[in-house]
Amino acid sequence: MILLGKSGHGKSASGNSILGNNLFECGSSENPTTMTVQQEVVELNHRRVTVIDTPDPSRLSSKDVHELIKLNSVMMLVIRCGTRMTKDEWAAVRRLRTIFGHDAFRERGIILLTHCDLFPLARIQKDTTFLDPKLLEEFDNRVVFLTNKEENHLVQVTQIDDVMILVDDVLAKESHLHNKKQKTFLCCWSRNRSYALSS
Ligand SMILES: Nc1nc2c(ncn2[C@@H]2O[C@H](COP(=O)(O)OP(=O)(O)OP(=O)(O)O)[C@@H](O)[C@H]2O)c(=O)[nH]1
Ligand SMILES: [Mg+2]
Repeated sequence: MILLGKSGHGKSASGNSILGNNLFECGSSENPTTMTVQQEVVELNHRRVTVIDTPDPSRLSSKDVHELIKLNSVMMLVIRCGTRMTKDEWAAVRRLRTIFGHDAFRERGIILLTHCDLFPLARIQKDTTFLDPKLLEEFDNRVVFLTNKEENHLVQVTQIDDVMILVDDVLAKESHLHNKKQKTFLCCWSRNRSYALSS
């Protein structure tokens, strides 16, 4: 999977959570940290998982772009929970869309929401529209929470499981799996949501 998105939203931290190891350098939300594309491979539940961390979309070189497109991989758009989709945020999405193709997110994209631990609980409980509906629609409603500062190991493991369930769904391209895919998304969403609420 390729971790994409604006600087400071938690791409590298998410990569580390998924890999279960601090292999990607994490920085602050203010200053860009990852400057080059970095690929790591781990064995997760008896399968090889490749995670590719990337810098801010504006820093992707044409060589990076060329290599990433060739992979035809699952694309995780990492967004800090509660982010308002400003012009700047949409510009980053547009850049990625231009790079990977207009339907790429719909076909193999997942929104990965980070920082849910910092998000006011009341807003998650009450506001079901905190994620831009247009963006959600572009990702065929695939979204999953990942709290990279999660201290509860069981919750962390379950969150990673949910990420992998969605990754598998994207990989299962057969159209007859479409209905199952929708159900799985709802399951991840509600499981993940309840963890966010209880943390
Ligand atoms: N509280 C909290 N902090 C997080 C979470 N995910 C990431 N962070 C913090 O957010 C900051 C930025 O995270 P990074 O993973 O470096 O962000 P990035 O998207 O890789 O940023 P660049 O490398 O600059 O593109 C770091 O201080 C992380 O520790 C989360 O789920 N919760
Ligand atoms: Mg980074």
